[in-house]
Amino acid sequence: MKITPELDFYDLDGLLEEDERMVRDQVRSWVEDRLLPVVPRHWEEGTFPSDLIPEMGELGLFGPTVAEEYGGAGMNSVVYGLICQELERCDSGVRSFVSVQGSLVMYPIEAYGSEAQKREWLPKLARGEAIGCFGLTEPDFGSNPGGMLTRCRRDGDDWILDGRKMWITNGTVADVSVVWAKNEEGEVLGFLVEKDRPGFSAPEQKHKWSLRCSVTSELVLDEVRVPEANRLPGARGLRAPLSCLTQARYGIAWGAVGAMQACFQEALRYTSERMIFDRPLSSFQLTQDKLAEIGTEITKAQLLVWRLGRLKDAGVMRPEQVSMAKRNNVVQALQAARLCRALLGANGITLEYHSGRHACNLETVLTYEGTHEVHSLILGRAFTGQNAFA
Ligand code: TGC
Ligand code: FAD
Repeated sequence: MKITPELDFYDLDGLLEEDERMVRDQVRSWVEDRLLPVVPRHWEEGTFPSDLIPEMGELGLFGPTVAEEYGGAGMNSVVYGLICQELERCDSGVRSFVSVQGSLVMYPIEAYGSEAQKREWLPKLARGEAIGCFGLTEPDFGSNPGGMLTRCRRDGDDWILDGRKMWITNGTVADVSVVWAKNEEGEVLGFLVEKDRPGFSAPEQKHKWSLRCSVTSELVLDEVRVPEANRLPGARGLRAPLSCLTQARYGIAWGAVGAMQACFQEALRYTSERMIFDRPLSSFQLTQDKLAEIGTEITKAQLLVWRLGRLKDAGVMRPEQVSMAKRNNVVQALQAARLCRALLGANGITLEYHSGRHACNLETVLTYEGTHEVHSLILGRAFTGQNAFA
C-alpha cells in the first residue's frame, strides 16, 4: 500500500527551494510508513490515530509557521502547504487535525493573543501536548457566522459565555477551545476556554460517513465563567475569526492536491493491471480521457497553490485569492476521487483502496471552511463589486 510517486507534469518540483522539498519528502515518508498503514482501520472504526500525535509534534506538523520563540519552526507558508498536501494524500481528516491545530488555534493565539497566552499555549500546542479546537459554527449559523447567538457578558473581572457550537473538529478531545461570541454591543470577541471549566462540555457527534478519522463535536457553553485573561485581546469583530479561516482555507487548497494525487496514482496503477475484454483497462479511450482530465486538473491545482503560497510568503495574498484556490481544488479533488473510485469498479467501494474514502471525505471538505457556494459568492463580490450576502 504505497502512495508515491506523484504527477509533476509541469516540473513544479523545480520551483521549490531545497528546504521546502526536504520537509515535503520527510513528511511524505512518515505518512507512508506510519500513517497510511493504520488510517483505513481508524476510518472504519471512526477514530483518530491519537497515538501518533507526539510523532506529529516531533515532526513539526503543528504550526510550522509559528515563530521559533513560541515553539514553532518559523517556516514559510509553502512548507505549511506542502505538509497539508502530504497529509491529505493519506486522509482529509488527518489534514484537518493539523489545519485546526495550526491555522485555527495557534494562529489566533499568535496573531491576537496576549504574551502570557502565547507563552502558555503555543509551545504545548506545537509539541502536540495540548490539543485545540475552533468554535465558530452554530446549529443555525454556518455560512453566516455573523448571525451567531453565542453571547459573552462582563461580570467583574470575568466573562460569562453562553451558547452552543456545532460541527467542531476535535472539540471532545481539545484541552482548549477558541470560542467566538458576541458581547452586549454585538461585537464578536474571542476566548480561550479550558476543557475543565464548569458549564463547558463537548459531546462527540457520531454517525458520520465522511471524515470518519476526525473527531467532530458540539460545544455546550452553559454560563461558562472565564477570566478577562482568557480573552484574545487583539481580536475584535468578525474579521478576527474570518482571518483564521483564510489561513486554514489556504492549507486546504494544498491538501486537496494531495488527495487528487493519491486517487490518480491509484487509478493509474489499477487500470494498467486490470484486464477487461482481454486488454488492460488503461488502454481504452474512455479511461484515458478520464485520466487526461484528472491529470490536467492536478496540474492546474498545483499551479494555483504554488503561486498562492509565494504571494502569501510575500505578504500580498488576498482572501479572495484563497477562495479561488479552495473552491477550485476541492471540487476538482472530489470529482477526481469519484471518477477514480468508479474506475476501480466494485473494488473501489472497499477500504482496501483509497479513492472511495477520499471521495467520502471530500464531501466534508467541500462544505467546511466556506461551502463551494460561499466561495463562488466571495469571488462574485470581488469581480462585480456587488455583495450577494448583504
Ligand atoms: P464581511 O462583511 O464580508 O466581513 C466582515 C469583516 O471581515 C473581513 N473579512 C476577512 N478578513 C480576513 N479573511 C477573510 N477571509 C475575510 N472575510 C471577510 C472583512 O474585510 C470585514 O472586515 P471589517 O474590518 O470591514 O469589518 O462579513 P459577512 O458577514 O458579509 O460574511 C461574509 C462571508 C459569508 C464570506 C463569511 O461569513 C464567510 O466566510 N462564511 C463562511 C463561514 C465559514 O467558512 N466557516 C468555517 C468555520 S471553521 C471550519 O469549517 C473548520 S473545518 C476544519 C478544518 O479546517 O479542517
Ligand atoms: P448552511 O450554511 O446551512 O448551508 C446549506 C447550503 O446552503 C449549502 O449548500 C450552502 O452552500 C448554501 N448556501 C449558504 N449560503 C448561501 C447563499 N448566500 N446563496 C446560496 N446558497 C447558499 N465549524 C467550525 O466552526 N469549526 C470546526 O472545527 C468545524 N469543523 C467541521 C467539521 C466537519 C466534519 C463539518 C462537516 C463541518 C465543520 N464545521 C466547523 C462547520 C462548517 O464550517 C459548516 O458546516 C459550513 O460553514 C457550512 O455551514 P452549514 O453546515 O450550517 O450549512
